[in-house]
Amino acid sequence: MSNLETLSNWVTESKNIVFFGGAGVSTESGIKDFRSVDGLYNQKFEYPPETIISHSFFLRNQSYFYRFYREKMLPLGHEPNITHKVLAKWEAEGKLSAVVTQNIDGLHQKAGSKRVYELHGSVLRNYCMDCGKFYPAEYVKNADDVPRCTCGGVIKPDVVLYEESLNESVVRKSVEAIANADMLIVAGTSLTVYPAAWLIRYYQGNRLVLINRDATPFDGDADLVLHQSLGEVFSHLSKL
Ligand code: CNA
Repeated sequence: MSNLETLSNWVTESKNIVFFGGAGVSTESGIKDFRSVDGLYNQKFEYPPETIISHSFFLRNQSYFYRFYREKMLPLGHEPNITHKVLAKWEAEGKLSAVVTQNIDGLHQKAGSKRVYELHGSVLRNYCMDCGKFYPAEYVKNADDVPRCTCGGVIKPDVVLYEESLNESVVRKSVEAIANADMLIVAGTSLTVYPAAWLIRYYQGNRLVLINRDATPFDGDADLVLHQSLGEVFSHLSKL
């Protein structure tokens, strides 16, 4: 039996799937990931991207941060792809209990998913650091330089930067969902960003599936590994 057939059978039999995803889920919607050969980390910038999108750099050099952020990290106008759509359908059918994502693009919700745990926040939410007033992504996108609130405060995206900790409640709900899943699909992630990657350790079942174009450090721990494009795999699964 091929790996794709095994995966199809497992999906058919499972009643409580959890999907854990990363930037690779959205590349087929036209949003670049970080670590693929044509990803953001293989382009040349004045500073390494990890430095620019860190908390201390944000505080030190807001102008530069926002130039990079607007150009490279604020994906607006993209549409969900087949993977986002199939996951939303499984949730509506009662087959999938949660999507845990490292993505910040809001595409799972745009596809119709309701229970989405965003470990790294979302570019769609932005807050004034002084008064807490909310601003949509378009406001940040269209600002000339550093986006400012009507009160004069600096607006910060609700995105977890390097050196910042994850939201405790999101982590708790993610761990609970993963620990109770009968099948965990981990996909489109290099599994190199911590602590997010550790969360898959909470899975206790025997259907840990890893779908990723490149190899990951967790390949040896999975019950099934597919080094394929997600579009290919989920087009197949959409026919179940
Ligand atoms: P990553 O480290 O860039 O890894 C992405 C992985 O996906 C790579 O190993 C690729 O091989 C794989 N991949 C890419 N496209 C496909 C595809 N079509 N089918 C199968 N596999 C594919 O990204 P991670 O998510 O692991 O790293 C975590 C960071 C990236 C998080 O903090 C995110 O916030 C951040 N990020 C998010 C987005 C987004 O929201 N769309 C975009 C870029 C980066």
